[in-house]
Order: sequence, then structure tokens, then C-alpha cells
Amino acid sequence: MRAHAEATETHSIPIALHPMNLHDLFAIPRRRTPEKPALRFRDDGRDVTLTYGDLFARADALAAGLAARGVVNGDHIAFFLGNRPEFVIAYLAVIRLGAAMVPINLAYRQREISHMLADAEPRLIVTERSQAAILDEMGVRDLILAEELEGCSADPAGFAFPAVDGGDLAMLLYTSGTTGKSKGAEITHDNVLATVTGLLAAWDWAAADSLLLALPLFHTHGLVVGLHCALAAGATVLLRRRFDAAEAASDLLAGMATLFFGVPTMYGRLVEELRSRGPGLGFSSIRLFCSGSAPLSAETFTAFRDLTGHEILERYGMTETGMNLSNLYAGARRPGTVGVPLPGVSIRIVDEELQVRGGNVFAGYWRAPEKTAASFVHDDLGRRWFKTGDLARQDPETGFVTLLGRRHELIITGGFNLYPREVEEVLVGFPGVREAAVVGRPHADWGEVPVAFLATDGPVEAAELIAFCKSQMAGFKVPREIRFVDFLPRNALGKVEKHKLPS
Ligand code: MLC
Ligand code: AMP
Repeated sequence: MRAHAEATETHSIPIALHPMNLHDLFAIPRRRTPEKPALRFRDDGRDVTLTYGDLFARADALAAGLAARGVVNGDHIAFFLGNRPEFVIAYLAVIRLGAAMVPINLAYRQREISHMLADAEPRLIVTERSQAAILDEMGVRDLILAEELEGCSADPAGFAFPAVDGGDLAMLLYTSGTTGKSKGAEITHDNVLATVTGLLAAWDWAAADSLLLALPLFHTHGLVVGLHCALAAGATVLLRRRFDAAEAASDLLAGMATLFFGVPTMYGRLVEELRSRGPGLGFSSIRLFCSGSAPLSAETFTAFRDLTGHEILERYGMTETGMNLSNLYAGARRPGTVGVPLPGVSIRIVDEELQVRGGNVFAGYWRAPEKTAASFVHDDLGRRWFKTGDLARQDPETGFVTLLGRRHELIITGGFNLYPREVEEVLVGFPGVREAAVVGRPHADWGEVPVAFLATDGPVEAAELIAFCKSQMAGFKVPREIRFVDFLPRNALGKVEKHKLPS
């Protein structure tokens, strides 16, 4: 095991005597303000506050315990649990050992989970009692329950924490694939550091901030943009198990937070909630509302501004890259645009496609060198650009970028992504379905929802088909509507022409 000298205790601000990693970034508030709340969690009948001192002491103890169970640098540890303090403790413990977290969307069913587990080969899975049944049914062993973390911990005194390099993986984030199977994006400590340092500067983060965080921690939005920025800034995270518009509105109106981050569906619901409460509402504490993960409509932007006086700041990112572009904190917020490059990010537009490079861009896809190679392009100077698949236009005057669509078919529903191909493959696995085409259709709440067109060999009961889909995949991927057609329109090459499907 590689050992290194811990940053010397004689300095109030740590000096990295080894390559910088995420714990070095968090060490500043950990040492400066150990008594300050890092995390407040209220849900499931619990009300928990963890100070910076408590949080990192618990993470260290768990890291020592995990090391005793054989976890080493380079291991993968899957997480199948909802937002709760133990998620954060366990994540910090895992990366303290140089292992990588592999978070699994809680809505996933066995088919989706087995693919991830078979691909990532985690040494252990951290879960919680309410979620463990599905893993038990799958015969998964090596579980650690969030409810029993203390029993898995050990005294960290004298434990030689391994050296963790900025190039080591912090997380393996699975992202839906055009080919129907999700792939693991390898995100290093340096990648996260790049996104976090860019956002700290761009959005003027300060230790005095408190972030109301109701986004799931299993995606980059809640995890990197929310949790990591807050911990790096020495701010407080008000963590919620899930988003509830009424509860969020009450918390915000009560002046609990200075920041709120959400997907457009959340803002749409907040608008409805605030409208229902009538005029004269004021936010005394909040300084910034941010939106991302899906397009924020100009209507929601305007309705929110009219109700609250706040212009939502829209930014753009991806699992593979962390954050790339952002509207301005102390400057223009143009609805319909995703702003300008964040510090440290370079962009270019080639054949309408947005390409990015910078320290934020991931290393590659786990065990998929061809997919990795196909996702990058080299320029004349040999520099590697990541092809985002997003089509974009940049205003020559202002530099602001507008997203125009996607190179590949992608449906974004409530901030979750799905590729039609995966759903189509499940649909044709149902007896009687000959061929299937899935398209995204606009939806007031979710932004878009999947709708399926089916050609069948005989009668197919839609309700049975939907039940089958629900057993096979997360609810957000299940078609909201099933339409039966005699055949799918195809071009001369046999490719389905989705634009010719009835509206
Ligand atoms: C839940 N449901 C959805 C859905 N979420 N349907 C479509 N789209 C979604 N996003 C369905 C469930 O299957 C269920 O259906 C029903 O809605 C109720 O489930 P729920 O869990 O109670 O839903 P709700 O609490 O209302 O969730 C809505 C939400 C949630 C908006 C709070 O979807 C959410 O947290 N979204 C955030 C996603 C996110 O973090 N994305 C970031 C990706 S990172 P049924 O039929 O079972 O009743 C990224 C990069 C970047 O994109 O730039 O950030
Ligand atoms: P994911 O694969 O879940 O990381 O989602 C990344 C994709 O979400 C991007 O490629 C975009 O298509 C989309 N996205 C993220 N932020 C925005 C935004 N502000 N507006 C529109 N689309 C967005």
C-alpha cells in the first residue's frame, strides 16, 4: 500500500505534500471550521446535523474499516441508496482510499442493475434497508447497509491512508448509451476538481452559503455541482431525500438557503406551487437559483422571474464532462442560452456539434476503448476534443451558446436521460411485438416523455406490455403512450423514419 505523510497539522490550511486530490480540497473547511455544519438532513423522520469535523471523522473511520475489509486504491464500490447522510460519509470514505464510487439510479430495475454490476465489478455495494431486497433477489452478496455504517468503521488513528493521486478515479458514472447499454464514464479527482474550482469562481461560492439540495446524489448534478462545490466552499448542504415542491417552497420562503439547484421540472413545479400561495412572497436569503440537465423553457424562466424577482441562471454540463458552460452570475442571464465557457473550459463548434476540452473532461469509458476513441477528435495541434453530441450555435457578438438539439436521439425527461434504442429493445422482447419505435413528445411537467409506436403480429394488451416494461426498466423510461401501427415507416436502407410517425 502506498503511504504518504498526512498534510502537516502545524498549518491551519493544509499543504498538499502529495498530488492534490479531493480530500485536500475539503481539508480547508475541515480544518478551519470543524464546528460548522457541513450537512443538515431532514427526512424519513430524521433530523441530522453533521459538522465538518464529524463528517470527515466518520468518513475516515469508515475508510479505515473498509480498508480492513480489503478495499484498496482502484476498487469500485457501487452505491444503491437514496439521499441520506450515510451516502456522503460512505462516498468520502471510498475516495479517501483511492477507490471509485459507482452510483446506481434508485429507479433502476434488475436488468439495468445487473448490467452495471457485471460491467463495473464492484468489490462492495453500499445500500440501505429499503433498497436491499432487489439486490438480495439478484443474489448480490457483499452488501453494506447505510444503517450499519458504524459497525463497518474502525479507529483511524495510526491507519496509513494511501496516497491518492489526482489522476485516480473518484467515480464511475454510468450514462445511457446510444447502443442501448449504459457505459461507465471514468471521472478522476482532477476532473471533479476542475469542475468545482470553475464553479466556485463563476458562481461566487462562499463559506456563508447554504444549498438546498433535493437533487439525487447519484447523478453529477446533485453530486458534483451540488455536494462537491458546497463542501469545497465550506458551506452547508441542506440535504433532502427527494424533491417536494411544497416543502422546497416553504424552506426557501423561510430563508433557510442562499442557493437552490434544480432541473427544469422542479422549477415548473415551484412556479405552480408559488402561484397557488398567492402574491407578495419574498425570498429573504436566496442569492442564486440555477437550472441544468435539460432545457429550461423561456416560459418557466419568465414565470419564475415574475413571481420571485429572480432570474434563474442556466448552465450546461454532462456526466462525461462535469460543467462546461454557464450564464453569468454577475452579468447577463439569457433565457434559451446556456451561457459562456466556465473557467478552464474550451469549446468549439464543428459541423454544428459542440466540442469541449479542459481538465473537467473525463478520462474515457470503462472497458470500452473503441467508444472512448469514437467520442474524441484530435485537432491539428494534437489536442483532444470531446464530441458532446449536442448541436449548438454561438453568438458571434456575445459568445453565448444556444443548444439546438442532439446529434443522436436522446429523450430528457425530468432531467433523466434515455435513449430510445434501449426501450425499443425491451419492447420487442414482449411476445407479439414485431417492431418498435420510441420517440420523445413534449410534456408540460417532464419536458419530454417517451411514446412508443408498435407493429405487432397479433393482439397485444397495452396494460400488460406496460407492466412488463415496468419490471424491466426504471419508471421514467416506460412509454407514456402506446400507439399501434400496421408498419413502421422506413427509408430505402430500412432505417425507421421517426419523423414520419403520426403526431
Ligand atoms: C420520476 N418519474 C419520472 C421521472 N421521475 N418520469 C419521467 N421523468 C422523470 N424524471 C415517475 C416515476 O417513474 C413514477 O412513475 C412517478 O414519476 C413518481 O415518481 P417520483 O420518484 O415520486 O417522482 P418525483 O418525485 O415527482 O420526481 C420528479 C423529479 C425527479 C423531477 C424530482 O425526476 C428528479 O429528481 N429528477 C432530477 C434528475 C437529475 O438529477 N438529473 C441530473 C442528471 S446529470 P409511476 O408510474 O411509477 O408512478 C446531467 C448533467 C447535467 O444531466 O448537466 O446536469
Ligand atoms: P447526461 O448524459 O445525463 O449527463 O446528460 C447530459 C445532457 O443533458 C447534455 O448532453 C445535454 O443534452 C443535456 N443538458 C444538460 N444541461 C442542459 C441545459 N441547460 N439545456 C439543455 N440540455 C442540457
